[in-house]
Amino acid sequence: MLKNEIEDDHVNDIQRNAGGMILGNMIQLKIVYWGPGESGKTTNFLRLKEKFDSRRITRGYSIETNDGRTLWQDSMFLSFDASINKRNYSIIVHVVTCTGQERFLSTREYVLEGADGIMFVADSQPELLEQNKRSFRELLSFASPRRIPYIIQLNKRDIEEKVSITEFKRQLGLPSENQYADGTLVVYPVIALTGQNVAETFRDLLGQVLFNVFNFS
Ligand SMILES: Nc1nc2c(ncn2[C@@H]2O[C@H](COP(=O)(O)OP(=O)(O)OP(=O)(O)O)[C@@H](O)[C@H]2O)c(=O)[nH]1
Ligand SMILES: [Mg+2]
Repeated sequence: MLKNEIEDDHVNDIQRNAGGMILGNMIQLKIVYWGPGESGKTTNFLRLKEKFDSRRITRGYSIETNDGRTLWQDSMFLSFDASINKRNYSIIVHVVTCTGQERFLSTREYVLEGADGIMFVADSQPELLEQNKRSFRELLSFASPRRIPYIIQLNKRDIEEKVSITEFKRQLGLPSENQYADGTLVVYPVIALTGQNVAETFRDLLGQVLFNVFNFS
């Protein structure tokens, strides 16, 4: 075990004991990757793991079926330092992915528990629009009453036959504008396979979550 690594269980203990989002100068957050089966949640997770290798405070783990699909979740803790309102904070982010498979639906509620931000990973394949819509409705039913911020990725923009962003927005009932007043995009085009926009979407979601923490606490 590396010197700066903490066992996952230990971090979980801290989280349970903290009983809140801000503990002194430490902020703990949970970001959940959500979306239909095989839309690219684990691929996002793996690219983040590579990108923020030096920020990982746990090794992280993936619980998968034999064919490499997420059975339970992928999970890791990242640590960032940030200056907010002229105060230095240490931010610990628990990053998890849900399984997209319908047959494991019950595990998703467990993984979503305590989420401070949700990354919706949609699939660009035109035939998967219905799955995207169903998964997005599920997300809204969880996130809206709790006012949990979310960001929408339209993943696999590298494939040839793909739904247009305009059509995707129309189908999901999203605003037709390109971006919101705060500069975040209504839909982010992503290629998780190569890492395109993976870190950017993570950063923007983290920004929204932190904004929430400081405005609601
Ligand atoms: N072409 C292309 N394929 C991708 C992209 N992102 C992911 N994939 C592929 O899509 C498949 C599923 O990716 P995963 O990351 O395992 O999907 P998931 O959402 O975690 O799937 P579940 O955990 O089973 O719900 C894999 O074969 C990936 O290589 C992408 O940006 N472009
Ligand atoms: Mg997965």
